Amino acid sequence: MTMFCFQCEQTANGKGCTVAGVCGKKESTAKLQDEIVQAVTEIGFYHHELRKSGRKDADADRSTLDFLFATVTNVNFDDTRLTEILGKAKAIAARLQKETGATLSSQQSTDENIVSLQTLLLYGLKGMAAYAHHAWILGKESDEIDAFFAKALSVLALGQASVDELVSLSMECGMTNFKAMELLDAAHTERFGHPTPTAVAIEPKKGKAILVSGHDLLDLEELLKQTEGKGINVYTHGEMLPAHGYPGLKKYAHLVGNYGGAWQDQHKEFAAFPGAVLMTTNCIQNPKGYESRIFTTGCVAWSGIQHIADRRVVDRGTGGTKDFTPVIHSALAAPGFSADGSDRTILVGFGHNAVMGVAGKVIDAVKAGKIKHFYLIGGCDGAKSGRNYYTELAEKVPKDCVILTLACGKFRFNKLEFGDIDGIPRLLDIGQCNDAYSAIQIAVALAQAFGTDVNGLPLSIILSWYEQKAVVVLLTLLALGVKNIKLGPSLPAFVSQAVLGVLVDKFNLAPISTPEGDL
Ligand code: SF4
Ligand code: SF3
Repeated sequence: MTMFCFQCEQTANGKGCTVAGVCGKKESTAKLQDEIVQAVTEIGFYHHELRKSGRKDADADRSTLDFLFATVTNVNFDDTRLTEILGKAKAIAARLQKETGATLSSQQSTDENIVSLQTLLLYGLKGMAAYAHHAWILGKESDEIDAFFAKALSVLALGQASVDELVSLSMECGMTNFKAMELLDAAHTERFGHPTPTAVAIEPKKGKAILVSGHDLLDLEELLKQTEGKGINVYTHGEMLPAHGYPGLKKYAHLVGNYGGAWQDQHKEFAAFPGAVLMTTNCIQNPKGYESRIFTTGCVAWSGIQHIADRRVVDRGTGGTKDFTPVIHSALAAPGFSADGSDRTILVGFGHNAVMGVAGKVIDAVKAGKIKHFYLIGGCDGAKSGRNYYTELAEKVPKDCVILTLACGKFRFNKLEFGDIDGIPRLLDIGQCNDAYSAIQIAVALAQAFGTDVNGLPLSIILSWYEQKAVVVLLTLLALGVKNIKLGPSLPAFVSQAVLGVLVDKFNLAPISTPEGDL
């Protein structure tokens, strides 16, 4: 064994990647990421000590988010950048050690269940770091969230917490992530307005083209500003699709549509795209055949691929601080689309505000027996063939039921025709994975209207997971007391049998079975 990583759903043989990552992560990259995580837990320990004395360190707060985000699946594959991050992380830990005078004496457990719960917590923190990072970029931060990072990382650094302590910290991680997603929702809606139902073209338009992938809406806004009037059409890819629903983004006429499907199809789709591609977050795959016209920015990186420099810290959220000129030149040099495609569209933009706006209609349809049940089918997509389950499931949902969806797993079915029930579309696209916040708000509002709680609603939640953001969203749902969630396509390799037993007993969490069985 030259490396060990089992943080995502596609881990080798459902056990662990031990020679190279199925994702393309090399042994050297895995080692650097492990060392970064180690250094970040040390930052957490010393920072937690510093915070106990009433002081805090802004650099430690910010770096914790960025450095953990860099170790999330399919984010940073560039050893040079990771080496830089590791150096910075070690320097911050050393500085805080000096400032606090504290000594870290770590006693790592070998107990399978303790290790499993520590891993669950760590992956939850990684996922939350991504959301808190996005909120921070848009000028929103929360000391409560930062303090939780320091506390939880300190516990991981010390390695002495019991099963009960770790279960309770994982639930606290879920609740804290609810706040992180809420903060990000506020950051998005204050800057770009509330999403409204919007038809998005899924066929290309003639002309030069840039494809923007990932979750960072601010990157998209900056790129839209810098491409205005340049004769370039901008397309969304993957988790950028929900951008079309935001008034502050759809006002740009050259944001023309969505291209391609989920991340795992990018080799074929990016190779066929006749323009430049910008990756703002995960999920990047080894770019083969289009290396010269793909660009990374923010936390995402691939060695040898041109990286658009980050915003200077003081300029966060003000826009215009990244220079996308290389992306624009690359798009202009590429052929672009030679003809218009058909006028096929899909609907997006059903965030909490939009759905709450028609809540009365939805409630009436439920009371009249026209809507019998809601299915939330959401989460990440991935390459495994078992994920066809989600397509089949969506296809087999009875015609008198509504499907709510979010995150990139929707590409398994979002181009199918679902029709409507009394004008209410049967497929409601709530947004990105972080818009799980919106889904929760919608569920809570429906529960109030029907005088019940979320578990009492005619609602089934069927999740697909892949990376660590899905882990933290799951922790949030569990922490909020949501029961009977079905999880697939396989259960996490890092969850031990005993820990799984706790999740089953407490929350009735179950693996997916067959579409018919689960319906
Ligand atoms: Fe393997 Fe997933 Fe880790 Fe990549 S992120 S090395 S595929 S477990
Ligand atoms: Fe997808 Fe990578 Fe998780 Fe935000 S883009 S959901 S997998």
